[in-house]
Order: sequence, then C-alpha cells, then structure tokens
Amino acid sequence: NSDNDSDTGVVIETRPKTRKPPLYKVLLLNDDYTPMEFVVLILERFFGLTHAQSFEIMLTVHKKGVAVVGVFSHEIAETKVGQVMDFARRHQHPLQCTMEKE
Ligand code: NFA
Repeated sequence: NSDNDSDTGVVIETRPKTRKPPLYKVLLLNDDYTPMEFVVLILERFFGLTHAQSFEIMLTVHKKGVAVVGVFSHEIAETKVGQVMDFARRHQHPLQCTMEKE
C-alpha cells in the first residue's frame, strides 16, 4: 500500500496482511456393513445435525460412496474425525471418516 504518504515519505501499511486459516472438509465413506441408523446417530451426535439432515447425508454417502459432512478448522476437523472413528470402533463398525484440505 502506498496510502499515508502525505508529506513525510513514510508509507504506513493500512491493509493488514492476514491469511485466513485453511479449511478442511470432513468426509464420511460408505461401506457395506455399518447400519444406516448408526450413521444417522453419528451425524446427529457429533455434527449437530437434525435427524432429517443426518438421514439425507447418510443416504448420499450410501448412494454416492462419499459425502462432505462439514467444513472446519484443522483442529476441529481432527477432533470430529477422531470422535467418529473412536465411536465406530467401539461399536465394531467399519465406518471410515477422513478429512482433506478444501
Ligand atoms: N451402506 C450401509 C448399509 O447399507 C449404510 C451406510 C451409509 C454405511 C453411510 C456407511 C455410510 N447398511
């Protein structure tokens, strides 16, 4: 910026040089064994979605193989993936949840 150069020749940066942190998509993957209702429960519990929203996303994963469940900061995305993977493993379901940079 060559803004404030009124008479001193001193240029003051007026536009802050900030970078938005990268965002990460959290993805849910289809498999042949995890029960549909279990997937709906996960979406409600860990992503704060309504039952109807959760059912819709579950069906998209079931039909297309994968869907974006939400977009978050790196730290929040990692936490969600961990919560889903832990919960699925504890219930002995093979459900997979991953994240990727948007
Ligand atoms: N395909 C699974 C079934 O038919 C349901 C499912 C949906 C699994 C979304 C994983 C993710 N029981």
